[in-house]
Amino acid sequence: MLIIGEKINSSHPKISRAIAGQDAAYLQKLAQEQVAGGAQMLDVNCGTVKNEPAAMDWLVKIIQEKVQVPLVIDSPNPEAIEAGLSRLSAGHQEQAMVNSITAEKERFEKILPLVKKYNAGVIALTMNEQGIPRTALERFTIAQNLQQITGDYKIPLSNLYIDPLVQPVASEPQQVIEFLESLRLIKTLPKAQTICGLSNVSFGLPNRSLLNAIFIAMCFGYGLDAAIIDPTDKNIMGAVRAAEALLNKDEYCLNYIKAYRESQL
Ligand code: THG
Repeated sequence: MLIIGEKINSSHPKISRAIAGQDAAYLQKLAQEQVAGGAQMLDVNCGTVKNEPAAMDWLVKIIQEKVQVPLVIDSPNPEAIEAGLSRLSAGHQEQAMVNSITAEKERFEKILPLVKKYNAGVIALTMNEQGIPRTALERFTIAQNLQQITGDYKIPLSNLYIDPLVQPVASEPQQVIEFLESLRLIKTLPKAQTICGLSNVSFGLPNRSLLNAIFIAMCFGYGLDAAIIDPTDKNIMGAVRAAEALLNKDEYCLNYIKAYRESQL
């Protein structure tokens, strides 16, 4: 499974202050900790900071100084996305991802030309002008539509990750089941790749780490390819490596053993 570190996200007040105050050392440490924990990419978001494009330019610059992994530029704002993508050094642009588009025309028609220009990947949320659908079948239909839309912009399917959007189980008890079923349906589409942000599932409940860990193992069983998670959480990383070993996605359990030796689980 492709592991994307979630922690550099300005929706968290501490991160927002660190970006606004240009505390590079703190943010670089968070980047290094996530990579040490097993993150293969890092999500970067500065949506709450004023002058988001300038903040994104700075954030990408200081993160790249310390870690080599590709970045996920997390913003709905085309100017911030372009600031981030253009700041990436040569060779890193086509490994980057943009988080995210939806099936809403106003959003994708500004963002997809940038994704194409930089040859980046893109995360597409299964929502449209009517919001997030409640059933797996409706999300599947939007996923089909998203494959068509990105295809119209000549973006290869290998650069598209479809996100059926996790809802909190505490407030939406049936939605976790619908989410899992959407993963299964979407994976029947040719070359479909799936992704989700995980921690939303446990919002408002105690011992979130336990719920997140069990949930990611379930998602993996339904065909999840990539996850935006806290890679410094050993319960979650342990669940990822265990699920990979159990589902025969880890030959001779070598990654499981390696992660254990590196104190990642
Ligand atoms: N899909 C896509 N992108 C996303 C999400 C998604 N980006 C944002 C979000 N959801 C995933 N990222 C985060 C980033 C930070 C936090 C949660 C999700 C966070 N969590 C609290 C913290 O760290 O203190 C609590 C975490 C916990 O207790 O587990 O800050 O769904 N495409």
